[in-house]
Amino acid sequence: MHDSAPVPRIFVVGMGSNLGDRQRTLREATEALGADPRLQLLAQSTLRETAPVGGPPQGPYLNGAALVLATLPPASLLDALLALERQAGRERRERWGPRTLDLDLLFSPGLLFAGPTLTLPHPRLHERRFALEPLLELVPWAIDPGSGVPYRTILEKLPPA
Ligand code: A4P
Ligand code: MG
Repeated sequence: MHDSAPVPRIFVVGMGSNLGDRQRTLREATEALGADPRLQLLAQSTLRETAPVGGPPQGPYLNGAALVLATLPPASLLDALLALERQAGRERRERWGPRTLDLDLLFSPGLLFAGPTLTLPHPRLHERRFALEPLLELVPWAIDPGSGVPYRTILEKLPPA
Protein backbone atom coordinates (compact mmCIF):
# COMPACT_ATOMS: atom_id res chain seq x y z
CA MET A 1 0.00 0.00 0.00
CA HIS A 2 1.51 3.34 -1.07
CA ASP A 3 0.53 6.41 0.94
CA SER A 4 1.16 8.60 -2.08
CA ALA A 5 -1.39 6.88 -4.34
CA PRO A 6 -4.06 9.56 -4.99
CA VAL A 7 -7.53 8.55 -3.86
CA PRO A 8 -10.13 8.94 -6.63
CA ARG A 9 -12.79 11.51 -5.76
CA ILE A 10 -15.94 12.74 -7.45
CA PHE A 11 -16.11 16.44 -8.34
CA VAL A 12 -18.74 18.60 -9.96
CA VAL A 13 -17.22 21.09 -12.40
CA GLY A 14 -19.36 24.14 -13.20
CA MET A 15 -19.11 25.46 -16.75
CA GLY A 16 -20.09 28.82 -18.17
CA SER A 17 -19.59 30.81 -21.36
CA ASN A 18 -20.98 34.09 -22.66
CA LEU A 19 -18.61 35.00 -25.49
CA GLY A 20 -18.12 33.44 -28.91
CA ASP A 21 -19.64 30.09 -29.92
CA ARG A 22 -20.78 29.19 -26.40
CA GLN A 23 -22.14 25.75 -27.19
CA ARG A 24 -19.03 24.71 -29.08
CA THR A 25 -16.72 26.04 -26.34
CA LEU A 26 -18.57 24.05 -23.66
CA ARG A 27 -18.64 20.92 -25.82
CA GLU A 28 -14.90 21.13 -26.46
CA ALA A 29 -14.16 21.75 -22.77
CA THR A 30 -16.23 18.69 -21.85
CA GLU A 31 -14.37 16.60 -24.43
CA ALA A 32 -11.04 17.85 -23.07
CA LEU A 33 -12.06 16.81 -19.54
CA GLY A 34 -12.88 13.34 -20.87
CA ALA A 35 -9.54 13.13 -22.69
CA ASP A 36 -7.43 13.83 -19.58
CA PRO A 37 -6.00 10.49 -18.41
CA ARG A 38 -6.28 11.57 -14.76
CA LEU A 39 -10.04 12.15 -15.12
CA GLN A 40 -13.09 10.10 -15.97
CA LEU A 41 -16.07 11.99 -17.29
CA LEU A 42 -19.05 10.31 -15.61
CA ALA A 43 -21.94 12.53 -16.71
CA GLN A 44 -22.81 15.93 -18.06
CA SER A 45 -25.81 18.13 -17.33
CA THR A 46 -28.02 19.82 -19.86
CA LEU A 47 -26.98 23.34 -20.86
CA ARG A 48 -29.21 26.26 -19.96
CA GLU A 49 -29.23 29.92 -20.93
CA THR A 50 -29.03 32.18 -17.87
CA ALA A 51 -29.09 35.94 -17.25
CA PRO A 52 -25.69 37.30 -16.13
CA VAL A 53 -25.23 37.68 -12.37
CA GLY A 54 -22.90 40.48 -11.17
CA GLY A 55 -20.23 42.24 -13.18
CA PRO A 56 -20.68 44.77 -16.00
CA PRO A 57 -23.56 44.66 -18.50
CA GLN A 58 -22.88 41.54 -20.58
CA GLY A 59 -24.60 38.94 -22.72
CA PRO A 60 -26.45 35.85 -21.45
CA TYR A 61 -24.49 32.81 -20.31
CA LEU A 62 -24.76 29.21 -21.30
CA ASN A 63 -24.24 27.20 -18.09
CA GLY A 64 -23.88 23.53 -17.31
CA ALA A 65 -21.85 21.11 -15.21
CA ALA A 66 -19.84 17.91 -15.53
CA LEU A 67 -19.39 15.07 -13.06
CA VAL A 68 -15.82 13.76 -13.02
CA LEU A 69 -13.90 11.12 -11.13
CA ALA A 70 -10.42 12.54 -10.54
CA THR A 71 -7.29 10.75 -9.42
CA LEU A 72 -5.46 13.93 -8.50
CA PRO A 73 -5.48 16.39 -5.62
CA PRO A 74 -8.14 19.16 -5.75
CA ALA A 75 -5.58 21.96 -6.30
CA SER A 76 -4.12 20.08 -9.29
CA LEU A 77 -7.61 19.59 -10.71
CA LEU A 78 -8.15 23.36 -10.46
CA ASP A 79 -4.84 23.89 -12.33
CA ALA A 80 -6.08 21.54 -15.06
CA LEU A 81 -9.32 23.56 -15.33
CA LEU A 82 -7.44 26.87 -15.51
CA ALA A 83 -5.27 25.42 -18.32
CA LEU A 84 -8.45 24.53 -20.26
CA GLU A 85 -9.75 28.08 -19.76
CA ARG A 86 -6.53 29.47 -21.24
CA GLN A 87 -6.81 27.00 -24.13
CA ALA A 88 -10.28 28.38 -24.86
CA GLY A 89 -8.71 31.82 -25.25
CA ARG A 90 -9.99 33.30 -22.02
CA GLU A 91 -8.60 36.69 -21.09
CA ARG A 92 -8.98 37.88 -17.53
CA ARG A 93 -9.96 41.55 -17.60
CA GLU A 94 -12.35 42.24 -14.80
CA ARG A 95 -13.99 40.21 -12.11
CA TRP A 96 -17.26 38.65 -13.18
CA GLY A 97 -16.73 40.08 -16.67
CA PRO A 98 -17.66 38.29 -19.92
CA ARG A 99 -15.66 35.16 -20.70
CA THR A 100 -15.30 32.52 -23.40
CA LEU A 101 -15.02 29.84 -20.74
CA ASP A 102 -15.29 29.68 -16.96
CA LEU A 103 -14.64 26.36 -15.25
CA ASP A 104 -15.22 26.30 -11.50
CA LEU A 105 -14.82 23.46 -9.04
CA LEU A 106 -18.24 23.52 -7.41
CA PHE A 107 -18.39 20.57 -5.06
CA SER A 108 -17.00 17.21 -4.00
CA PRO A 109 -19.10 15.01 -1.69
CA GLY A 110 -18.16 15.54 1.95
CA LEU A 111 -15.18 17.76 1.14
CA LEU A 112 -14.52 21.08 2.89
CA PHE A 113 -11.28 22.58 1.64
CA ALA A 114 -9.65 25.98 2.04
CA GLY A 115 -6.28 26.44 0.36
CA PRO A 116 -4.44 29.48 -1.03
CA THR A 117 -6.01 29.19 -4.50
CA LEU A 118 -8.98 26.89 -3.94
CA THR A 119 -12.06 26.86 -1.71
CA LEU A 120 -14.51 23.95 -1.73
CA PRO A 121 -17.43 24.06 -2.02
CA HIS A 122 -17.17 27.06 -4.37
CA PRO A 123 -17.69 30.11 -2.12
CA ARG A 124 -20.71 31.38 -4.07
CA LEU A 125 -22.32 28.04 -5.01
CA HIS A 126 -25.09 28.34 -2.39
CA GLU A 127 -26.36 31.65 -3.82
CA ARG A 128 -26.36 30.82 -7.56
CA ARG A 129 -29.15 29.11 -9.43
CA PHE A 130 -27.00 28.86 -12.55
CA ALA A 131 -24.56 26.62 -10.62
CA LEU A 132 -26.96 24.76 -8.28
CA GLU A 133 -29.43 23.65 -10.95
CA PRO A 134 -26.90 21.75 -13.12
CA LEU A 135 -25.19 20.38 -9.99
CA LEU A 136 -28.51 18.96 -8.74
CA GLU A 137 -29.24 17.45 -12.14
CA LEU A 138 -26.04 15.40 -11.71
CA VAL A 139 -26.13 14.78 -7.93
CA PRO A 140 -29.71 15.27 -6.68
CA TRP A 141 -28.76 14.16 -3.15
CA ALA A 142 -25.81 16.58 -2.79
CA ILE A 143 -25.45 18.02 0.72
CA ASP A 144 -23.53 21.18 1.62
CA PRO A 145 -20.64 19.75 3.67
CA GLY A 146 -20.38 22.93 5.77
CA SER A 147 -23.98 23.17 6.98
CA GLY A 148 -25.33 19.66 6.34
CA VAL A 149 -28.25 21.19 4.41
CA PRO A 150 -29.21 19.52 1.10
CA TYR A 151 -28.47 21.79 -1.87
CA ARG A 152 -32.04 21.04 -3.08
CA THR A 153 -33.34 22.89 0.01
CA ILE A 154 -30.86 25.74 -0.49
CA LEU A 155 -32.02 26.11 -4.11
CA GLU A 156 -35.70 26.10 -3.15
CA LYS A 157 -35.11 29.07 -0.83
CA LEU A 158 -33.37 31.22 -3.45
CA PRO A 159 -35.37 34.05 -5.05
CA PRO A 160 -36.75 33.19 -8.50
CA ALA A 161 -34.35 33.78 -11.43
N1 A4P B 1 -10.93 29.87 -6.68
C1 A4P B 1 -11.12 29.58 -5.38
N2 A4P B 1 -11.97 28.56 -5.20
C2 A4P B 1 -12.35 28.17 -6.46
C3 A4P B 1 -13.21 27.15 -6.92
N3 A4P B 1 -13.88 26.31 -6.08
N4 A4P B 1 -13.36 27.02 -8.27
C4 A4P B 1 -10.05 30.93 -7.19
C5 A4P B 1 -12.70 27.86 -9.12
N5 A4P B 1 -11.85 28.86 -8.75
C6 A4P B 1 -11.69 29.00 -7.40
O1 A4P B 1 -11.52 33.00 -10.39
C7 A4P B 1 -10.70 33.66 -9.46
C8 A4P B 1 -9.93 32.67 -8.63
O2 A4P B 1 -10.80 31.99 -7.75
C9 A4P B 1 -9.25 31.52 -9.38
O3 A4P B 1 -8.01 31.88 -9.92
C10 A4P B 1 -9.11 30.47 -8.28
O4 A4P B 1 -7.79 30.46 -7.74
P1 A4P B 1 -11.45 33.42 -11.89
O5 A4P B 1 -12.16 32.36 -12.66
O6 A4P B 1 -10.07 33.75 -12.21
O7 A4P B 1 -12.22 34.80 -11.92
P2 A4P B 1 -13.72 35.02 -12.09
O8 A4P B 1 -14.39 33.78 -12.60
O9 A4P B 1 -13.95 36.30 -12.83
O10 A4P B 1 -14.12 35.31 -10.63
P3 A4P B 1 -14.90 34.34 -9.78
O11 A4P B 1 -14.97 35.00 -8.44
O12 A4P B 1 -14.42 32.93 -9.87
O13 A4P B 1 -16.26 34.46 -10.51
P4 A4P B 1 -17.26 33.32 -10.49
O14 A4P B 1 -17.72 33.18 -9.10
O15 A4P B 1 -16.72 32.16 -11.23
O16 A4P B 1 -18.43 34.01 -11.30
N6 A4P B 1 -23.65 34.70 -14.37
C11 A4P B 1 -24.23 33.65 -14.99
N7 A4P B 1 -25.54 33.66 -15.32
N8 A4P B 1 -23.49 32.51 -15.26
C12 A4P B 1 -22.15 32.42 -14.91
O17 A4P B 1 -21.53 31.38 -15.19
N9 A4P B 1 -20.25 33.49 -13.83
C13 A4P B 1 -19.68 34.49 -13.17
C14 A4P B 1 -18.31 34.32 -12.66
C15 A4P B 1 -20.41 35.73 -12.90
N10 A4P B 1 -21.79 35.72 -13.37
C16 A4P B 1 -22.33 34.66 -14.00
C17 A4P B 1 -21.53 33.51 -14.25
MG1 MG C 1 -14.11 31.21 -12.11
